[in-house]
Amino acid sequence: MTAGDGGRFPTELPRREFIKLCLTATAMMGLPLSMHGRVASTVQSSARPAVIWLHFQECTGCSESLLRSSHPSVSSLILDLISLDYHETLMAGAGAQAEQTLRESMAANRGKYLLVIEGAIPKAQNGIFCKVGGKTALELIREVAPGAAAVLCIGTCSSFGGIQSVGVNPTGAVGVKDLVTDKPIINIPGCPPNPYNFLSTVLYYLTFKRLPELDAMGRPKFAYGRKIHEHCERRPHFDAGRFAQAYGDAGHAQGHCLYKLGCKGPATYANCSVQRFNDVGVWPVSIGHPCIGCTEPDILFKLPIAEKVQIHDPTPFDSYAPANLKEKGKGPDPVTTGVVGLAAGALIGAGIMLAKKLPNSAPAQTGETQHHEPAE
Ligand code: FSX
Ligand code: SF4
Ligand code: F3S
Repeated sequence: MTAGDGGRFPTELPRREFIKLCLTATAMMGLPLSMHGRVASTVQSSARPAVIWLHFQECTGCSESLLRSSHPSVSSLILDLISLDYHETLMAGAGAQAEQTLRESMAANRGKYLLVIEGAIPKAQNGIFCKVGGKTALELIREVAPGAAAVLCIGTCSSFGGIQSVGVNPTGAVGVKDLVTDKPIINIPGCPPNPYNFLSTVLYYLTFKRLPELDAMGRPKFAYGRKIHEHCERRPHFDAGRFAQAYGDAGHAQGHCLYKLGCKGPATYANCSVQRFNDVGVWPVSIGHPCIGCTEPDILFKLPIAEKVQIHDPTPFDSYAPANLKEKGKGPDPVTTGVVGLAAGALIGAGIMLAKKLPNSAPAQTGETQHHEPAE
């Protein structure tokens, strides 16, 4: 199939779907929609950058979430956009042939290839806990990273260490930023991350030949610039004080806020509710599970699922639909909202009434661990 206006065109995508994907990615990057033509031109360009994709300590869920959608659009677009020279899960070659492919791609594209890392790197005991092709992950990253133009960390494991770095961390697992200090690094956390965030980051880099604006934790601001709590469909219930108190209770069944079940949305920067997962458009909170903060290094696997986080910014946006205040709940407790002494009396009843009087106190994105607050 051809695009009709010249250039390469993703083979598996009908034009309508191709344009829709480019528009979605353009919107996600926070660019004017009129720029979708430039994004589409990038995709159609014949210059496909070499990508070397290394797997270390992980579950391969990051690759799976990218590739296993029932509509193959995202994976098709990504695989058409780049020249995936080395990917241990996907490549047909194996053994010495695969190792040769890696060496050839590194030599031919030195200084230009994108290095994608999936999984954490164990440092303890000289990295003996993870070996590929007879080399430790530590040796591989030291060998491959110097020739890369930039490193993309897909998933929380490569971004921050992930599940294997939690607790006693017997393998000494770390994220890429703890090992590679002289290359641009983009973290795309999530366990697994949303494939659209990966696609949009790659598209941004290829379209503008520079990194997108990153937050203090190296995450693209266009995808991780706001907290889930700010754009959650259950937020009107939070503001009106309507909470699920237990899994399966009436509030849970009616779609009320999951804060009291431990939802980490008030402390988690991600775009899940806006750019949902899979073709059916779901995300954890939409199917009744609290967010576990999978994009946050100090929350995921570190705070118990049921533990509540501190709420720093109880103020809803003016653009929100008004909460149904006739059906009032108990409201978030004053200690949790962090406004004790400010207007504690007003907190009783609908939280939104108080919230409208408060400044929006969103903290800087420091990534510090949010504090546990007592249950009411
Ligand atoms: Fe980690 Fe990727 Fe979690 Fe798994 O491979 S981010 S364990 S879902 O998927 O690296
Ligand atoms: Fe949504 Fe969780 Fe915030 Fe409730 S606490 S509004 S479920 S993000
Ligand atoms: Fe992860 Fe929370 Fe989104 S658990 S997928 S950041 S809703």
